[in-house]
Amino acid sequence: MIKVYHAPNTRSVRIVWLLEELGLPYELKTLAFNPKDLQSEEYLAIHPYGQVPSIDEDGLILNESGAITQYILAKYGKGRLEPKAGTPEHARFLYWLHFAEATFMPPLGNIAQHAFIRPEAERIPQLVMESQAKAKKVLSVLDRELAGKPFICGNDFTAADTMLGYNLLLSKMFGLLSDDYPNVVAYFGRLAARPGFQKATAK
Ligand SMILES: N[C@@H](CCC(=O)N[C@@H](CS)C(=O)NCC(=O)O)C(=O)O
Repeated sequence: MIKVYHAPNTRSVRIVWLLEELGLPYELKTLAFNPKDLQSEEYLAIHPYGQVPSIDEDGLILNESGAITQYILAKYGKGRLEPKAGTPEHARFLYWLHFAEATFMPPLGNIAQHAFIRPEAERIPQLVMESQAKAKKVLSVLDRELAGKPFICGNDFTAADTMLGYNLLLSKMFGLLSDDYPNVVAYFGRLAARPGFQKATAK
């Protein structure tokens, strides 16, 4: 069985949500989002930097939410939650799956660090402002992309949505998800209404 190393409201939401959508059994190992848990000797043996998510499946340990997502789909998806591999639709699916972590997360991560997590003396307000501007640019791009379609890859919900949905959860928490982006707001509403999202964000 897949053991998921999870901390509430972190990127491990993506993995718990994906497993819920696929109806797969999993064991949850919940860590507190603090150095005592994440930097413990035991957890550093699972993740060299002490970050979540990680999975351990019978000794196969994997970090990186995007890699874990692709591994789970390849092993258990049976074609669900992604277009057929090798098609132009699958290429777009991969684009959005990786866009979530590689392009959208860096500004959100900076906002999290410099507006909330770091001690006040270590925060850089200028970086927060620049990161808010970058995140808003991404939200504008997404808003145009989502015009007339329910999910980021079209009519079907995919694992690109579980990746991006976490970014939008953070965007909402950071007050960035405004009426300037009506298609994104409606999209996030559809994602947040899914039982898998609700279970993942309640854990
Ligand atoms: N690219 C990694 C990023 C993992 C990551 O930064 N996770 C955050 C939580 S959302 C974390 O554990 N931060 C604690 C730390 O960096 O000390 C992924 O997608 O899994």
